[in-house]
Amino acid sequence: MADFPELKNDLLLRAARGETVERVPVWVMRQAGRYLPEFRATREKHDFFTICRTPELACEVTLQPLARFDLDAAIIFSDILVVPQAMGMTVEMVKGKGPHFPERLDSPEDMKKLSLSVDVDKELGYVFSAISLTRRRLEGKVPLIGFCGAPWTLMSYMIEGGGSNTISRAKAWLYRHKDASHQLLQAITDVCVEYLEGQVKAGAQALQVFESHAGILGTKQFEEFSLLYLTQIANKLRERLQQSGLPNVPLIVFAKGAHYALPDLGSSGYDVVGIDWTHDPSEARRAVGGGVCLQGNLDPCALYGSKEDIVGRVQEMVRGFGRQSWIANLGHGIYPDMDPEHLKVFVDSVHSLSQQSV
Ligand code: 1CP
Repeated sequence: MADFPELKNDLLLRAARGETVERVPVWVMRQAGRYLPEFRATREKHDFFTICRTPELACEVTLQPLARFDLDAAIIFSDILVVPQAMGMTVEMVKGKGPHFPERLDSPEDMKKLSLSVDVDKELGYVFSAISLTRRRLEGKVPLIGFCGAPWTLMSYMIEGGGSNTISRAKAWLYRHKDASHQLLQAITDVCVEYLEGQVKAGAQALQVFESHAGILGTKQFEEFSLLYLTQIANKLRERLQQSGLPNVPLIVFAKGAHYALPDLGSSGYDVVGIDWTHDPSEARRAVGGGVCLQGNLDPCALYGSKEDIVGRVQEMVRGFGRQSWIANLGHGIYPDMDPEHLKVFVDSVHSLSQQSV
């Protein structure tokens, strides 16, 4: 591993490991994104995946929110859909619509078109370069988070061909093509493990796995098609990090909508369980059990409210979560039409209201 500048703010890493913190760390999902005028300016000049694939641009965009807000972490600018691309699929980002796969997986036959053993360094080396560059440019200010999509969420995009409300085409596979579904989920899992290891090798100091489509599964299907692979990722990754002499970085799992699964997620091998805004913080704390840090969970739409209202909600969050073993965040990504000044109120009030008087 390269030598990087020493970390000055390790609040997020300490909170993730359950160590005592002087104040609660905060970062925001999609903190680099279209709500920032400087991001829109970069996007006007470059296509979405060109930014992802150009380390200099990905680094620039990653650092944009840190220049404005007192955040306790950076998250590398990329997308979960770079993994399906690495497996041979074409993904385009369509203006006003989001991601689009011109040739989605229609039936298990189509899996023949995928490359199931991916040369991760070759296909995703540009993410590793972006991470190393960003680690240097951060100069140790805050830790850098790497990430990937969870297997079920990625499988559902690959079959739906883009965003979907019902995710019914992908769910049809779970009922009709159980074996092929497991084969696909396993292939994605294997790529994710190698991809996440590569991110740590490149300099990522924490990792988040996004299971954004957990909420569409019921308890049984979650267990069989999501949890099994999330757990495998955590276990295999830790084993590989140890074998390679790489740091055992904190792992965060965010399974949106998985109310029923909090106890399972709490014992799935992750240090941190991210929760969306529909959870009550103190009940979530009870459900995940001791020894697990929580992350979340302000409703992103609360940022449409007044600044005073945001402060009040942060106060409530501090009461619900407590000041330890908690990483403050939104309960999902920030939307493009939100006011950056309101995000600043969120970030600053987490800091001021969670100061520990020790
Ligand atoms: O700042 C950061 O958080 C890092 C950058 C980041 C991350 C972590 C982006 C940039 N995307 C993601 C993860 C991601 N991508 C997820 C998981 C988190 C979540 O649930 O939102 C998902 C589901 C995607 C897929 C995706 N990419 C969508 C959702 C589509 C849908 O309707 O299902 C969209 C709109 C994108 C594009 C995208 N990715 C990122 C940005 C800033 C954008 C906006 C596109 C643009 O600038 O044109």
